[in-house]
Amino acid sequence: MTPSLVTYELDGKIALIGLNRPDKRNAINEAVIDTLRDAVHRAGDEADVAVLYGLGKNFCAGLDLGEALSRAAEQTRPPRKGKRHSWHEVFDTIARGPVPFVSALHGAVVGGGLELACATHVRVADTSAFFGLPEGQRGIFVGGGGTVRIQRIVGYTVMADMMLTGRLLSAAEGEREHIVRYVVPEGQALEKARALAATIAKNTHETNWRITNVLPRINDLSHDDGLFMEYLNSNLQRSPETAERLREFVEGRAQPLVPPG
Ligand code: 1HE
Repeated sequence: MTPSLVTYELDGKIALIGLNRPDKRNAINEAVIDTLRDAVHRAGDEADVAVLYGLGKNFCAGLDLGEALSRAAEQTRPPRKGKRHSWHEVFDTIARGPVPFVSALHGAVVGGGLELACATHVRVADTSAFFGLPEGQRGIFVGGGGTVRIQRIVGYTVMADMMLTGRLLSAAEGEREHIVRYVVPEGQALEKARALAATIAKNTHETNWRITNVLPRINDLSHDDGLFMEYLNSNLQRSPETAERLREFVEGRAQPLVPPG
């Protein structure tokens, strides 16, 4: 039996989704997108948090250039009905779906691989990770939401430099540019991502959903509309779970906040 292009495992409340095409550096073709779509939907249905990682020595080498070449060589016409890009649909389900995603990054995180990583909410890299947008070198353009997501994370200056000059960023440079929030020793990204996912799973679903779905939309709004949307979201009727959590604190039963260091 051919091994699945994307592995899926449920560990308690955490779904583990692995890109599993290591011989092609986890490059994304249409079959990978289709399998990833199924895994992402399944995680949304049955898990509280998902972790995305790559099997083998790399997270993801981006678009499958062989498949892209055959499409370019065929001069395929755009779909008559203006179909939505399958990458946009799947990456958006990660970014604005029902559960938060943590990604564990190592080795190559390039092109569409970086676009996929940037659809996740919390990103962890090990020191082997490097980030790049080699679309300029390949004669193509970003197509997995990078113009929106990566540009909002790193800003135009950094993204334009990465695309125009093909500059690769190290894990430490990626942290400086907010591509990742955590850098860990080589081989430890998945373990760290799982630990963060377990922490995130302790929050209420409602709060996690607002963080992943309301917060980024507010980021797209004007100041006034943003405050209005915040008001709508912070003045909703409180669930019994929220009341219980507030009571825990008031009665001195909540876990204390532990300052760093
Ligand atoms: C691939 C791909 C791929 C590897 N599509 N087959 N992405 C890129 O421009 C990155 C292209 N890849 C690389 O630069 C390198 O492969 C890596 C730095 C990621 C890894 O290097 P290395 O030395 O470990 O592997 P390799 O020998 O280059 O590749 C091993 C195999 O994977 C080889 O296949 P084989 O059959 O000869 O063994 C490669 O052809 C294959 N492979 N990467 C297809 N990307 C929606 S828009 C998004 C736009 C983009 O993503 S642009 C960026 C594309």
